[in-house]
Amino acid sequence: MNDFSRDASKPAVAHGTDASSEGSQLEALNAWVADVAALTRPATIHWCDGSDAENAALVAAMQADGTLLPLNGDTHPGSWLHRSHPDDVARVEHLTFVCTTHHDDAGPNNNWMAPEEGHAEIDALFDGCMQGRTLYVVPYCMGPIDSPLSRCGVEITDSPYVVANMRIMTRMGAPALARIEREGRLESGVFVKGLHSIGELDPNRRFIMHFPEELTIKSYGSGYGGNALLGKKCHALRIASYQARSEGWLAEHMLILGLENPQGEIHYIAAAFPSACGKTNLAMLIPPEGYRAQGWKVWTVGDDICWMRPGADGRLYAINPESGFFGVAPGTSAKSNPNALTSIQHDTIFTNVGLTADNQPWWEGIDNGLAPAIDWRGEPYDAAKRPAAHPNSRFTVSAKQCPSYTAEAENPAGVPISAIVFGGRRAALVPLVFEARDWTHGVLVGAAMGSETTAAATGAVGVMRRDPMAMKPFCGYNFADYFAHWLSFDQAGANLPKIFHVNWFRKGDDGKFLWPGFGDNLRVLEWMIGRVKGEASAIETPIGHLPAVTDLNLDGVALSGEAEAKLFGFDHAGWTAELESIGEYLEEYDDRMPQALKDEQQRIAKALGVL
Ligand code: O2Y
Ligand code: MN
Repeated sequence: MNDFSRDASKPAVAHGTDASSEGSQLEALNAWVADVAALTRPATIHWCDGSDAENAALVAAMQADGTLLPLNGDTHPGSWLHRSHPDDVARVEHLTFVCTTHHDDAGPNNNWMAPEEGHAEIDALFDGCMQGRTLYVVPYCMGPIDSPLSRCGVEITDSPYVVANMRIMTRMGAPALARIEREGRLESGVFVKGLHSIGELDPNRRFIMHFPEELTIKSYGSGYGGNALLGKKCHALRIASYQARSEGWLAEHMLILGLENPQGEIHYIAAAFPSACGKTNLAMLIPPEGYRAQGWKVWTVGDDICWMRPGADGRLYAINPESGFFGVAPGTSAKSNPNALTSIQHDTIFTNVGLTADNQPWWEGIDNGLAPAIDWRGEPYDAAKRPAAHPNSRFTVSAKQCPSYTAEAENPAGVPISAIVFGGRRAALVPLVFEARDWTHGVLVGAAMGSETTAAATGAVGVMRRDPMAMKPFCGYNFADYFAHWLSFDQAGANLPKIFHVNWFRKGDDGKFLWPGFGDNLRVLEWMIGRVKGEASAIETPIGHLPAVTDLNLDGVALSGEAEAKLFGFDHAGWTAELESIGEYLEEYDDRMPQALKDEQQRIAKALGVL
């Protein structure tokens, strides 16, 4: 059994459950671990193998020190509650930096520091920070171990909670290390280096830094989610988007689902929505009753991140680089997402949720007839004081526990994408769905995406901001170059997906949502696939192709006159103002913004009669 808490002046080294083997066969990896150990000065170094025994020992140690609390073993076997520091509950965009040699390469969409300055600033925090602690070396693979689309990384962390989460969210341990060692012998063999310490959990001593030119991440002072599980936002989006640009692929903030029709045909759809806008719910959608009876099914490939590259047939093939879900708990219920609720009945780590009197996890909107007794800070629940669950409380669970998870998610070749969907939270103006005319128009639609902010990041909630392709917090380089990269896929031999935009969040004059959402979103997906197959009709407008109310199957959905008008209508004056605002946004990137996107904005402005 491993000893995770021993103290010594020189770090003791253990490897998985076998304390006799030390380090890796890859000298570059051993050298980096040695350098980090010299800087951080841990008591012990532990190389993670990802085994059940290793996980059991880690969990036991965390239970002993109170960082994991066991949940009701009858209702939620194998499940745990973790409470983060109350000042450490979400991603911190203002402390997140992209450190490139040239400021312009990071772009106005990122906070920037020069690499030497960034290293110096954060290394000063890392200096001696792991004294008395264990340094865990966590090899991981983003994507199926045997997929050419996958990429590997190693996270060094002093948080056992991070190790336990990385084990669920990535293919972590011995198979990943073997791939890293195999690739390390090749000229192209590189792994992403991620260094993480919880530090003192002091918001004034916290940074999340990315060095894309060195494929390196350094994160200090937070133990929470995207700040700390470095495979997720830091690697699979910020670093991967940079890597993807030079290697000819796309790393996107998108769910991937498979829509199966009654004939057994499956079309895969990738959809980008800003944080906490329902990606997990859409990825796990259960079709409305009538559709289910006919044989429609939705398969889940991923709920947050999508890596895509052109295949030999010109289509885009996608993998989900993750192997688990780090989903928002509040609002998850038998109505909103039955598949998620089933997934998290066992072997789940909950973070910052409330508790019932009999120790079951509880959050606002769970709607299960139970009541909270203890809030997310461990205090007796008092509705006047704070919600039971933090609005950004989460569950971490293996994707394999999801009833709609498909074996195709493990296909090393990826799944072919038929449609790409962009969407935001827009109370006004934006209709339920429209289709872009072509790829260039679709890229503009993605670039112009706007959404009202949510609790997934610190800062004001409900403020409309432009969030291109839902990548505002996650693109590892200048957005102007990113849009140029997207445009570059439109070339001879390409057989690209159709691009759509949706808005599930349109509100009526009474402030209530006009579209029922959830399972009924399938009606919109059905229309999209009808368009892909050339079978569904639409009306051409300056902003794209819109369905008429009669083009969607609305059997069993009662929409008011106002709902029909706003969900399927096109507001000429409103879009004229929106186009002007989009033009101003593109100008923020000066000459670096591709002329093709500016021309596209002008084309639509002309069609609106503005020019
Ligand atoms: O990492 C966090 O602190 C929560 S943010 C998050 C978690 C899972 C999936 N997506 C997001 C996001 O912010 O987009
Ligand atoms: Mn996300």
